[in-house]
Amino acid sequence: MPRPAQPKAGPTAVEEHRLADVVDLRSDTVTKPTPEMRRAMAEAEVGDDVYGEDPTLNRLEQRAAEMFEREAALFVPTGSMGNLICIRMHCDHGNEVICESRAHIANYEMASMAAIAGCLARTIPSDDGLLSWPQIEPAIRPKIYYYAQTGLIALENTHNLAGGTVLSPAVQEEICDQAHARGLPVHLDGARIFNAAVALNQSVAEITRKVDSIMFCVSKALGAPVGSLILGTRGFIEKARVYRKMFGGGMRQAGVLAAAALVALEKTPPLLVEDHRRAQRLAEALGEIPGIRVIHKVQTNIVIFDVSGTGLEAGAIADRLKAQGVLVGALNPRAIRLVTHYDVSEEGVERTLRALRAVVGGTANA
Ligand code: TLP
Repeated sequence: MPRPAQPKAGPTAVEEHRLADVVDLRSDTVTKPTPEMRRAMAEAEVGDDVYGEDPTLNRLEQRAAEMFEREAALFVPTGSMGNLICIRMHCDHGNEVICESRAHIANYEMASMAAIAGCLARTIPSDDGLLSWPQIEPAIRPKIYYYAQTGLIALENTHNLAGGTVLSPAVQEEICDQAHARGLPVHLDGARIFNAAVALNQSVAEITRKVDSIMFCVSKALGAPVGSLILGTRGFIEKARVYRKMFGGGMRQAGVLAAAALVALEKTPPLLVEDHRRAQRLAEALGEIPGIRVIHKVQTNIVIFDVSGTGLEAGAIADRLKAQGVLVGALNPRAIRLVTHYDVSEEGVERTLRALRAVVGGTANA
């Protein structure tokens, strides 16, 4: 009897994704795990992490601590939970947390610092999202009992909503020295700290030396599917583990996630320079499109541009681009954010530019 014809070997799910006809610039959170990450996940040795018995997770935490030259690290499901744990660790209820006006902790974390940690964000506006000591000092509350007390200074590097801007290590060190002299801790939201390290051509350890706690994400530009880590002293991390459990973040066989994170940590940082190059290319070409103005100097993998000169609202532009297979993020009616990452190719960048020229120029086809 003739055998039914075998289906032709087609692309795997992973290849299919890479071939998919969509350029997704909404965020670097949208990356899908690479084949190497998927293999590592499938083969990961696992145990119950609430018992501290997941060997792959333990290896990830050890490796992260080593890379940042810190005593200890803790894997957390999200960057938001990592930031919240650190804020809760450093502050008492009723404290103020000094941060920049567009800081992620003050805008995109569901007011968790207030709802859960009992803190108030005391925000300071800065054009490039970067704070310096002279801006911070006047916001520190005098130590008088009828004032809410400053509990923490929180920095963000790179600064997401200011367009991936990079904080100078010297400025950060001055902030830390001055804060410490006043008994104040400094937390760093380093969701994209590896992008900053690449832009500065320095190690992540060097550029985070004096801050008291760090959160960084493996699920952003590094490309792992899930997770972030917090870093600090052994004592800090032991206590942070208690808060992680209290906030519902105690995971079990999380080694499957840690396995992908380990690949991301080792393999992705040298590739980030390509993402930055593509963001530069986007910024340069966008600057030549009538009605579009790139709002900031592009230093890493984020480009934010103003579209008010086009006569179209950002949401309408995003919808029209979507119809052409290009996904972008409208931040507000005037601004669009593009984030490059390893699933955005050079061709994807050129296609995005063609689509944008067509949309803004009023023609339907890219
Ligand atoms: N950022 C996301 C959105 O929430 C805006 C993105 O697409 O960029 N700190 C910074 C600086 C971040 O950019 C993010 C996520 C977080 C913290 C929170 O990380 P997750 O999403 O893992 O909770």
